[in-house]
Amino acid sequence: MYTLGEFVIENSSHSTEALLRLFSSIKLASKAIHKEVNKAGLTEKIIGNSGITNVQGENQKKLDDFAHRAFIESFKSRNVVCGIASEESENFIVIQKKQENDFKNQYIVLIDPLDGSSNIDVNVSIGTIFSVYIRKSPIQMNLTIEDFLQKGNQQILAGYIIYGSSTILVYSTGNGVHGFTLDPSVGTFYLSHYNLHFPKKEKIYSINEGNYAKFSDGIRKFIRYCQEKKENRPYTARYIGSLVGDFHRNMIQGGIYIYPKTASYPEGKLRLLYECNPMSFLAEQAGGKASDGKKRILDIEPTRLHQRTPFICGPTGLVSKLEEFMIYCE
Ligand code: P6P
Repeated sequence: MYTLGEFVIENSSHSTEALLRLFSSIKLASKAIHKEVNKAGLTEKIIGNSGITNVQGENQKKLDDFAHRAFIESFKSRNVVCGIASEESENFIVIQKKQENDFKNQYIVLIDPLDGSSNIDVNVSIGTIFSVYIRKSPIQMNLTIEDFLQKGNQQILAGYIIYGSSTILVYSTGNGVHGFTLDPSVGTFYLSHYNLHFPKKEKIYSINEGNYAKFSDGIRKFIRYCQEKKENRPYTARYIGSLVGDFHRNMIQGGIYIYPKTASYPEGKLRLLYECNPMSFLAEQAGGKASDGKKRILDIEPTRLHQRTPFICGPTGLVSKLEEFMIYCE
């Protein structure tokens, strides 16, 4: 059974040692979160709201804060990340180099420490989403916002950890998408999903149809297209309100995920840098497509750390079909 570390060594095109240190941080934090998530229902101290309203204006859950701190601390300890942007903090976080001969900490990480956290208290799968770049500014200079506002097509690594019936780390460095399941008895991630691809047969559409009245005509036409009895349709509707859970199921079973702009979210709800870019990188590596309805997500020029975008991702044919509907009726 391949462990994550062994697989990274065999399959990395980037600096393997730096990547191993990076994965070591990610594994450490995700195991700590796995432990807390799996007893969330038992201890008051980690379910419910932290009492803080985060930068998104949302009630921060106690586990959101725990996850945010777990990743910051684990990245600091491995000396390979120079800066972090997190959904839970307004500005980017600079990680000071410990000593001059530091391990060339050149990685920039953008992260949603715990996506879908509104599902924590009802025991539905939640996840961490991460996106990694090489810093643009010279290593001896201070980090700038431009180090973080890079297009998604510059990512060197993207992935997520889903905390569900099992804890699975899924990532890509541009050589396919691979999943590793945590064996909690030994605390090791083992290869369980090699070279994940969207299946040829599409089966599922995922969208919050409660917003139907707020959707554009193009989106409404696409929903009706999914529901009509023709060819291999109607598709099954599946939506759990947790991007990582919906995406993971759709990539394995064959489905499209849609979060379009609505009256409440005129720019879309999902964040470009630490939700849509990493998931789009994975979708394309899994043979799929990701757009905002018109433009490839990975080509969008970011302007703000927490900017949002309409987000459609899944099998190429289905995403293209939705884009057609949107051309003729915005
Ligand atoms: P709605 C969770 O808050 C999230 O960011 C994604 O994980 C999820 O897909 C979406 O928002 C759910 O949003 O408006 O349908 O509840």
